[in-house]
Amino acid sequence: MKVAVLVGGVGGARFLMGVKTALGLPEVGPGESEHRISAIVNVGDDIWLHGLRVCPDLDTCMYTLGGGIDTERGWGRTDETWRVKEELAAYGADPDWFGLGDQDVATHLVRSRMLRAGYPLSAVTEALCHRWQPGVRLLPATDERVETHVVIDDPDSGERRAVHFQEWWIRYRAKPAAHSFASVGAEEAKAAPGVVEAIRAADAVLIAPSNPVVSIGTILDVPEVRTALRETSAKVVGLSPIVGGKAVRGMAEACLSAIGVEATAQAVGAHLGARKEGGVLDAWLVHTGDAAEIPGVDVREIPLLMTDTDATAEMARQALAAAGVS
Ligand code: FO1
Repeated sequence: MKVAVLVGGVGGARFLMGVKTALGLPEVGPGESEHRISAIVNVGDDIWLHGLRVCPDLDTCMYTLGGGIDTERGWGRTDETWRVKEELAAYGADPDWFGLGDQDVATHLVRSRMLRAGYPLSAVTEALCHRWQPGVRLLPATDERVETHVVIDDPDSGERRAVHFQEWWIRYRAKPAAHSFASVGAEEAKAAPGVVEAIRAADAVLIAPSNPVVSIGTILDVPEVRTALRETSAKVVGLSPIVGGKAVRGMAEACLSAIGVEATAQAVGAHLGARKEGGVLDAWLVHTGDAAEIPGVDVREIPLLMTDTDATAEMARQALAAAGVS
């Protein structure tokens, strides 16, 4: 079976472990299976820092599925140290608010060197995955630089300005209200090699319960991805990131209000929309008790809390069933 999964960072990586389990693959590492899982990963969080290209969602998926993630933080490497970060701060080298771990720096050095040598991000990711063996193919949504920027009122000066998503999320803890988001350059960006094929050749396409605005939304901002989703013969099944009327990961509410979408399973599902109405969904899985009625979309209620492997694997199984495969 070929499954394509649209994912962001922490939640997306966790969901991918569930999909692997549901298909008889080990959560971590490669496995022997005729099934093929392609993850189409958000690149909107990506940022140039201290001359290094950092790709948080790709790295979170790679480390999580490769067994190197810090499970406490959900990002970065386990047993991490921060000497480089401390030394940079000692030089007064801005920015000092980003958590640059020493082991993580090695990933960014290898990636930045390959990018500077002319390799596209998709090839770089494949090379890094030779070491980590995540057991799924990690595809950046696009090889091009499409970063998510956020318009806020500057907490110090009060003046309205656009900041990189990471500055809003890390430096300002997403406290300043986001007035709007922009996937800078998305309209002109091409899908990365393998992305359109993965969606069109899939037996099932799943949209992970990642942030619907700055993870899933940013992937859908790449025109060829949205087109492929609308044209694939596979069923497209989304999983609601809103559980019990509130977002599992706090940031979703802040993002949804910026685009005028209520933080409910109904509103997010309607925002993604039925394929029949120009949207991307054939089915929408909502948490037990969360109501949703979306014409043209097969809505199913199941427990959606990714509390452990079994729960996440069951979510994946239910999603594959809704896609008509399993
Ligand atoms: N998230 C934070 O809240 N603080 C950090 O200092 C931080 C550093 C960081 C470094 C590498 C990396 O791959 C991810 C990192 N994240 C950090 C998470 C990152 O901001 C992600 O974009 C979010 O988790 C959203 O997916």
